[in-house]
Amino acid sequence: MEKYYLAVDIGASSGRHILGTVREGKLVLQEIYRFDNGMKQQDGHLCWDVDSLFYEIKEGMKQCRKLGKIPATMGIDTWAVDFVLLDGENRMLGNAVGYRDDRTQGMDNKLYETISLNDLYRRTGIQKQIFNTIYQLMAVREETPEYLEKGESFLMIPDYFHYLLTGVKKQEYTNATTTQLVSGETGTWDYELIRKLGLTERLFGELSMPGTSVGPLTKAIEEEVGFTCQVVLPATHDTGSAVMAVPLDPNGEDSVGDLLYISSGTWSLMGTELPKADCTMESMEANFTNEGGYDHRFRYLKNIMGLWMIQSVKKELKEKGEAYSFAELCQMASEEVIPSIVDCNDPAFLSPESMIMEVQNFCRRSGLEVPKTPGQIAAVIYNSLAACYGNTVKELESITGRTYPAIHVVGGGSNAEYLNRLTADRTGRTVYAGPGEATAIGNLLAQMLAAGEFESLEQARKAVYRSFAVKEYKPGN
Ligand code: LFR
Repeated sequence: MEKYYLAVDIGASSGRHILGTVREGKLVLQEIYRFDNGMKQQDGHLCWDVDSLFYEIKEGMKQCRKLGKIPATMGIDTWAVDFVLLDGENRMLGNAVGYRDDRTQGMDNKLYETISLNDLYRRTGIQKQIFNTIYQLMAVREETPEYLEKGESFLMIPDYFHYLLTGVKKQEYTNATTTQLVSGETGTWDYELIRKLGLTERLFGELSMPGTSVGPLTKAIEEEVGFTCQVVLPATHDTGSAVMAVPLDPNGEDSVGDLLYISSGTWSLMGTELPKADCTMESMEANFTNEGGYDHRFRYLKNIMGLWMIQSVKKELKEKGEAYSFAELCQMASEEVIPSIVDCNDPAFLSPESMIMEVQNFCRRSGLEVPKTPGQIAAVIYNSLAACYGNTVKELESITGRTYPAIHVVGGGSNAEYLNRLTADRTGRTVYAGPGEATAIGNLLAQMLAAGEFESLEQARKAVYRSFAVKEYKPGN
C-alpha cells in the first residue's frame, strides 16, 4: 500500500493540490486540483477572498476521495506576511487585506516613532518591505484599533486554514518570521518589540516548527470531504518550502551556505542559506533579509519583483484584447534588441495601475529607449530581472565572502527558458532550472520528514535530485 501525502500550495496567482508518495527512493507527484487566486478590491482595500480559497481547499481534498488516494497527512503553504485577526468567537475582524494594498503607506514613519529601522533590523534580521506584517499591523492600529482590542487570535493565512481544518490554532515559525516581529537570535516572538508597538501580547503565542502535528480534521470537515487525515505543518511560507526542495547532487554534501538559489514565481527570491542570521548594518544596507527556515536555517535572500511584472503585462494586454501566452511573450522578447534596463525593485512596480506604463515611464525618466511593442516591453522586463540577478550574485558574494559557481532556479518560473538563458549570461554562472513544483515538493518533504520517510533535509534534497529532471544552462550559449 502506498502512503500518500497532500500538499496544498497557494500562490498569489494560483493554488494547487499535489499528492506525493515515495517510490523506490524517488518522489512521485500527482497534481489533482488547481484553482485561481488574486487580490480583489473589497471595502476599499485589496483583499484575499479567504472564504473562496477555503472552499477550493476542500474541493481539492474531495478529489483525493474520488481517486481513492487518501493522504496520511496534509499541509498548506501560501505567500507570506498576510494574516487574519479573530475575535473571541473566532469570527474574522475585518477582511484579509493583501500585501499589495496601500494601507501601509506612511506606516513606516509611524513605526519609526517607536523604533528605528536599524534597531528593527538588528533585532529581527528582516529587511524592510513596506508590506511586512509589522507595517500592516501599524495600519490596523491606526484605522481600526478595536480589532487589536477585541482580537483573541492572530493567524497567518496558512495558520488560519489549518485552524479551519482542525479547530487547532498553531503559529508556524517560518511564516511568523516574515511578520518582522520575531527575534533573529532566539527564533521566538520579540515581546519587547510587540509591547513597545502597543500590539496585543496575547495574540502572539508559542511558535511551532515545520513537521509539528496540528491535529486531525474536524468531524464536520471529515464528513464534507469524505475522509480524515492528520494536518502536519510544512514550512507554511511558500518560499521556505520551495528552498527545501532545491536539489542536491547525491555525491555532494548539504553544507549550509553552499547554495545559491532563485525561488522564481510571482516574486524572485534570490539568496543562500545561513546557519545564523546576519543582522549587521552592512547586510541591511545591501537589502538582504534573514527569513526563518526549516531546522532553524536562515534563508538569506533578496526579494526581487519577479514574474509579477510579466504577469501584470500579460493581464493588461489581455484586457486590451491582445492575449499572449507566457511562451509567446518570451518568444517575442527574444526577437527584440532593446538595451533598456529598469530597476525591478522600484516601488512603482509593486502595485501599479498599468505595469506597461510604469515600465515606459521608468525608461523615459532615466533617458533610456522607451519600449513600445509587447515584445519590447517583455524584453525589457526579462533583461532587467536577469540584470538584477547579476547584481545580487555580486552583492551576496561580497557579503558572505564565498563564490557560488551555479544557481538553482526552482519554482514555476524555472520553466521560462528565455529567462534562464539570460540569467546564465548576466550572472556568468551555470543555471540549473527545476523542479517547477518546488514549493509543493518542499511542503511534501516536511511532511515526509515528519513521517520518517527521510532522515534529514540533506537526504530529502538528494531524493529531489534523483526524482526530477533539471535543465542546465551555461553562460554564453
Ligand atoms: C513569494 C512570497 C515572498 C514574500 C511575498 C509576499 O510567494 O511568499 O517570499 O516576500 O510572497 O508574501
